[in-house]
Order: sequence, then structure tokens, then C-alpha cells
Amino acid sequence: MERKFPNATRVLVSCLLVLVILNGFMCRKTDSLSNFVLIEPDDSLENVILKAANVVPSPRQLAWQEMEFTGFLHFTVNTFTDREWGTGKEDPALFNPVELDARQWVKICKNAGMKQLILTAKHHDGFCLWPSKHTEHSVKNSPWREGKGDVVRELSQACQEAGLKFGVYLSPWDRHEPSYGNSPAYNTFFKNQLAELLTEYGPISEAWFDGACGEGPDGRRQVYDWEGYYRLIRRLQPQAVIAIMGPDVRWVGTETGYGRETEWSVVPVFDQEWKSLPDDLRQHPFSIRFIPHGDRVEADLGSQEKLKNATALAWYPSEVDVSIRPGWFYHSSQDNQVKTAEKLVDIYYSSVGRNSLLLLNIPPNARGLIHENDSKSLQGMRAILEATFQTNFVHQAKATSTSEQINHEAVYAVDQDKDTYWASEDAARSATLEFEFKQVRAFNRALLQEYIPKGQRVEEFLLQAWNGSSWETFAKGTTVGYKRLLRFPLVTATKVRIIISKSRSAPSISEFGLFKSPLTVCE
Ligand code: FUL
Repeated sequence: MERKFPNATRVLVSCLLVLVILNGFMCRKTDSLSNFVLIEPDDSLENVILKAANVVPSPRQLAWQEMEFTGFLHFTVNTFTDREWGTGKEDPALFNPVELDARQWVKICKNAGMKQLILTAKHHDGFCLWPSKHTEHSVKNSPWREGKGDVVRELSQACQEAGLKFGVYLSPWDRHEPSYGNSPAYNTFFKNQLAELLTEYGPISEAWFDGACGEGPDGRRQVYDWEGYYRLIRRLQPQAVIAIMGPDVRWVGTETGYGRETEWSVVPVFDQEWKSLPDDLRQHPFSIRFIPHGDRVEADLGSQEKLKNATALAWYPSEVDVSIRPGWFYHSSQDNQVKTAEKLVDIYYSSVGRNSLLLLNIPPNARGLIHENDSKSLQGMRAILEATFQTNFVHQAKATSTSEQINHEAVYAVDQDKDTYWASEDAARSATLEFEFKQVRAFNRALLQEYIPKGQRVEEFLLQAWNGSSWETFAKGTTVGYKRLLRFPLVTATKVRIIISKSRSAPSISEFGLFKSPLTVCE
């Protein structure tokens, strides 16, 4: 006999069912919040694009990106030998920066707007700027501070005092260390050095590894234990991003200071980069999901065409490293070749303004100080940027959009708070936002930011101004990402609009700005 449920039970069962389904859906949604996603062989292109649009930065990647502008300090025995790459045979006695003042470095860099400094704790020559217990090739055998000095300590403390973050460059290629080339022994040595840096100097926010792997003694080839290095960093300083030869931050591909016009933070990860990693690394959504093999230097890394055949995708944002001088290290012969303030501003627009982070190298000289020419250019750069970005004309303009969600209306794109945002309805793949000022405004710079905790989505946009009878396009672009800056000749208007013409999923904008640069040329 068929058993019938009484009505109340039926309602209860249906409610439970709905709850189970909803819960499953929400869990799936949460599960999918990761900086790495696998593509299944039967995923349609549409699905792949949707997956790409939902890959998000890990908390450490987001904190890194929000710094925008950081500094690099190349300093070692090369500063005294006038070389770019040391041989490893340099006498530590050469190292004697008698006037070294890490606070001077920090002050100049902080005033320029930098949020973090990365020091070459050890460059390819193997000389350590801290008294490592694992080698004699360090400051402890130099005359500087009678062998009692520690540049890593002085800089990390000066950064802490000034509220700047601190990162380390530790070259895996070591031209001094005799165990280099004997892979297991050298890997232990390297991890010991890394552990010193990660445990004795307070918080480390970025570990920067160059991929150079020169020949060891007698032509021996060193095989780096990247997985071991990464595990150590995650264990000792979980908030630190691992850059370049690391899974968190990608090298933009040049050392010119100029990033890509179209810069996707979500890029394919190749089979050999992720398939061999042990399962335990897959448990956490923001763990070590792959080990990069080589640089990504092509012009197009993340277009739909590139995603089409991928097996996995990762949030892997770009860092633009460039030196203020022709060399990475200080050479007095280059004192008159320091990049001008205008050039640095151009670099800023072409790096920070193109969805990248700028890592600008300012090499201290043999006295242990930043040269006044470098300092002047930095001050000039800061002055131009401050004068430009001090007034956002679109702030609190009357804002409307063709598609929006409750609590994410267009006004949130112009509230000067990047943690609130305009978001279109879920199904939208294009939208228009319109802004009307109270008075006529003249501007020549624009800023757009996507709300990247939801992913990077915009593929194409236009900026238009109302000329009294029609809309005129004054700027356009492809990707936005964390930040997009645009330069154009002066526009005078009372109404502007952003047309997002193509988006991988529902677009969102956390900030929009219109500014006037004091520079008349497009710099
Ligand atoms: C490169 C190194 O070889 C250069 O000397 C410099 O440190 C640069 C930032 O990375 O690969």
C-alpha cells in the first residue's frame, strides 16, 4: 500500500530539500573562490571563460596588489667593484658603506609613495648582507661596522618604523658557495639561509626569486628544490607572496617599466607546472598550486584564444621591475642617466596604470646612501602624481547605470572607497554607467578599477563625453583589472559615461575617476 505523507510533513520535507540544494549551491560557490581552477576536457569555451572570470586573488595576492608601488634596493659587493654581476670571488673586505643609513633609503622611498622595499639580501655573487651562520661570505667578514653590521636588520627595522612592508631578494644562483651544483647539499644550504631571513627579521611580505641557474663548479648543474623553498615560506611567513620564480606574482616580461596594454591577471597554467605537485598542496584553495617553469613574456597571455586549450587557470598577476638607472647596481658613471620625474610618471601610468605592480629599483651608492639625483627624480614624480590625483572630478557626481544590483548602484563607483563597488546584474555582459557633474569640468586623465575580489572580467570599454548634442569617445581600452589609468587630451564636459562593451561575466567597478594632470603633454 502506498504510504502517504501528511501535508505538514510534505512541506517540511520540501523545505529541507530546498535547504539541501541551496546549501550545496552555496558550498559550490564558496569552493569555487580560489586563485586556481582546473578546466575539464568537456568544458565548453563559454564555461572556460566563466571559470576564468571567477578566479580570484588569494588574500596575500590582493594585499600585494593594493600596494601598487614598491621599491627594490640592489646593493652588494658589486656596488664597490662597479659591476652588475659579481664573480663570487670578491673579498668581503671590499664592502664598507661607511655612511650607510637605511632610514635615509626608507624616507626617500616612502616620500615617493612606495609601500614596500625589497633588498637584495644575496645577489648572484653570494655575498650576504646579513651575518648568515651558513657562510663566511658576508658582512661579518667586512670592515663595515667592524663586522658587526647587518643590512637586512637595519633596513627591516627602518621599514617597520616607517610603516613600510619589507621583502627579500635571495638569489638561488650562488657563484661563491662551493656546494652550489651539488643539488641536495646546496638546497639545504639555501633553505637554511632562507629560514634565517624568514625568522629573524620580522614580517616578510615578498620573497623574490630570479630564475637564473648558472653552471656550478666543474660544470655541475644545480636543480633547485622550488617546492621545498615554497613550503618553507608558506610555513614561516604565510602572508608573503612568492614572486617571479614563484606561484603568486609573475614577471611582466621586460625590464623597461612598460606593461601590457591588455593585461589579464588570470592566465593558463601548463600541465608540467601543476600535474606533478603532491595532493596535500591541493587541499587549501590558496596554497602552492603550481611551480612556474620559465617566464611568460608573450604579448598575449590571457585572451580567450589562450584560455581555450588550457588545463588549469591561475590568478597570477604581473609585476613590473625596472631600475631608475641603466644598471641594477649603483655606478657613479650613471649619475647623469637617472630617469627623469616625467619618465617615472610615464612608467607609473604604464605599469600601475596597466593592471600591474611597479617595483622600482633605487640602488644605494658605495657610501651607503641614495644619490641626490635619484632622490630628486622621485620627489618630482611624486609631486606630479599628487597634483594630478588630488581632485577627482567625478567624486559624488550624479550616477546612473543600465544594470545594477541593490547595494551596488553606480554611486559606489564614485565614492572614493575601493571596497564598495558598482555591480551589474548577474546576467549582464555589457553595461553603461553615466555620471553628471554639478558644473562643467576639464580633465585629461581617467582611472578605472574593477572589484577584483570578484575576479577580472572587463574585456573592452569606452569613455565618452557629452558635447551638448552627442556622445564623443575620448578614451578606450581593453582590460581594466585592479587599476587602469588613461591619458588623453583635455576634455571639457558636464556628463561622461563608461560603456563596458564586453565582459567575461557580470562586470563590477570599484572606482572611477577623472583628473587633470599639470603636464600638458601626455606624460
Ligand atoms: C635579474 C638579475 O640577473 C639582475 O642582476 C637583477 O637582479 C634583476 C632584478 O634580476 O635577473
